Amino acid sequence: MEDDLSRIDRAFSLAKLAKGTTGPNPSVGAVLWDSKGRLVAEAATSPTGRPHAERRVLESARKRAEGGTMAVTLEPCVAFPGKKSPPCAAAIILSGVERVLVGCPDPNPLVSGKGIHALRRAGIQVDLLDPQGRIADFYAGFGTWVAKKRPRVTLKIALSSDGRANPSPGRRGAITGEAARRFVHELRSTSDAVLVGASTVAIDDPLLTVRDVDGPSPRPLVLAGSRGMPRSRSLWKDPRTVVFASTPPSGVPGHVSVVEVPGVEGRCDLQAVLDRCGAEGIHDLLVEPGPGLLGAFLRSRLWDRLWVLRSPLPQPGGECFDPDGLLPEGAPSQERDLGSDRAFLFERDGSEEEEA
Ligand code: AOF
Ligand code: ZN
Repeated sequence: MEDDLSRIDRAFSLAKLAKGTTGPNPSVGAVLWDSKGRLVAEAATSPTGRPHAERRVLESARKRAEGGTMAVTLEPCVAFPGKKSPPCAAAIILSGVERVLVGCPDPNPLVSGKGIHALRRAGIQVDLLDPQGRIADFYAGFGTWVAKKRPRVTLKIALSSDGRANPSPGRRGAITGEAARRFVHELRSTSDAVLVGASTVAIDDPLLTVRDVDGPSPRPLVLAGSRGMPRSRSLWKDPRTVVFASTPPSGVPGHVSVVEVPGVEGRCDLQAVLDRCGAEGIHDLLVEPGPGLLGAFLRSRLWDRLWVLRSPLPQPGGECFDPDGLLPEGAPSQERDLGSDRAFLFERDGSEEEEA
């Protein structure tokens, strides 16, 4: 018999694997055990959001759900105006499940608290279990999207000890080490999409995939600028890649999707880009900017979290990452050791008015 922690972990693994495929709905994982503790069924939210995870599990379990226990990463949904599928809380009540382990409440105010309340009122035992708040963090982007119709924006930069963005001329490779790379791959795998600027595509030719950890690769997004990009780039081979551009971008092969957005002097309007991401059901956007795009995001205040990965080594002669001194000052809200590098998390106070 599995304990509660491994039960919710199992559901969470399913949710993480489906991340990025379920928009506009959040990716939810659900697992069901029968009354004797035997595993009966497991599922994540379906591609593009429906049917929901719980419904898939109950449909395959049928009678075996009676007296069983379900672990589900997000509070089961209830009916609300405009809702597109039947509520999961009602389906769970009808199924005869006796106990539900819930990762965290649904950040959607139309559901929040109501699903748990409905289950309890029907006599079902509901226990909330969110180890280290990781599940709430996983759904925080969905909360941002519900509230603002744009994704939660996480910026990630790697800095040398002297504040440089890239290795000194004549030196190859990354600024930070292996543990930092793994950390970035984790950030990517819990994001629906990853955005880079045209200079990064031109200079680094990145893949932006998840390789060092298990998990899905986010959808690659490119912000075209006034300069063109080479026609042969790794990102052009990913059929999911989208280029945002305010004027027709040069160098982008014809098969790559280009989305036109308003802009000034060839630079895309960030609010318009984020609105577009929101309309596509992207809840979590990771931005891996170079100095120009970092400055644009910091100035616009259209960001929620910033991870600064700092190397202990200097890179004399490398490009300065923050020439205008825009990086947040003050204490980070989290610090982590990543081998010999260190990661610092800064979170923006969302109550501040956003300036487009
Ligand atoms: C769940 N399980 O797997 C997901 C949920 O329009 P609908 O019917 O698809 O409902 C959308 C809402 O359901 C969404 O805003 C979110 O609150 C919740 N997502 N709920 O019980 C799931 N994906
Ligand atoms: Zn549901």
